[in-house]
Amino acid sequence: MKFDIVTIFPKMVEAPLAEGIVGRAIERQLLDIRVHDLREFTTDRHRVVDDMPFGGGPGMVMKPEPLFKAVEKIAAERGRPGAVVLTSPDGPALTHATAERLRDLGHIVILCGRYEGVDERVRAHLATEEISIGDYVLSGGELPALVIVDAVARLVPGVVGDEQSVVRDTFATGLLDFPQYTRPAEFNGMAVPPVLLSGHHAEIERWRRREALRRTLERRPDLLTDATLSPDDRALLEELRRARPERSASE
Ligand code: J9Q
Repeated sequence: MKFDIVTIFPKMVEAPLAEGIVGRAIERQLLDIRVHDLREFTTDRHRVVDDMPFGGGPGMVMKPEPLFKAVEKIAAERGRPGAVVLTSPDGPALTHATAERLRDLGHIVILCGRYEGVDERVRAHLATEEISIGDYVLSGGELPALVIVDAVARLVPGVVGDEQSVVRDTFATGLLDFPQYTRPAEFNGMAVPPVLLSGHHAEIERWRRREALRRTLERRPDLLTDATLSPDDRALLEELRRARPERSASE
């Protein structure tokens, strides 16, 4: 899978990519990630990448020419990408389904926007889509670009060592995770649920499924509409709903 990231802060993006699962996958050549310094695509002495907004007002706007030049060079040297993503708080929020779709494209360019804005012609004629990572203000699109790379890269076969854990992940299964414990079996008077120490695998699986359903019902009931639920799951859920303590308005 190829990624090309265009940014005015290449070091901010390069350093995290060298670590962890993504760093390992780059070493193993499962991921081919290039980071491009936007200033390399300017033509003036001061390497200016932004300018004052037409019509006046505060702040600066990212100029279109360096961004268009960067994408042209990437397309010429690395092939035409399947998507040119602009990180932006105005786009639809990143989901697991978005990450799967981007993975299937095989090659994506990510343009890191700055907080104050990007010339509209970049959105309209260069980017093929905008993606937000959530409703909060950031200084720029570098952290969103890293989030997108991480979420997409994990779905590339071989990147995560344990393929089983990828298909069991929350947003792949549509349910939150069940509670996990490790040794010691008792810590400061807090015991691990005895079923997990019992060795009864069928019972353990049933307990885990119930706890995943309980957690999802409690914390993210919105996820239950799209989750794939067996008749057994639906029965468990009904039981949990009946047993659930009523909550007052203040809780
Ligand atoms: C570029 N706030 O915020 C949330 N998702 C993306 C962003 C963002 C931002 C500023 C610049 C992206």
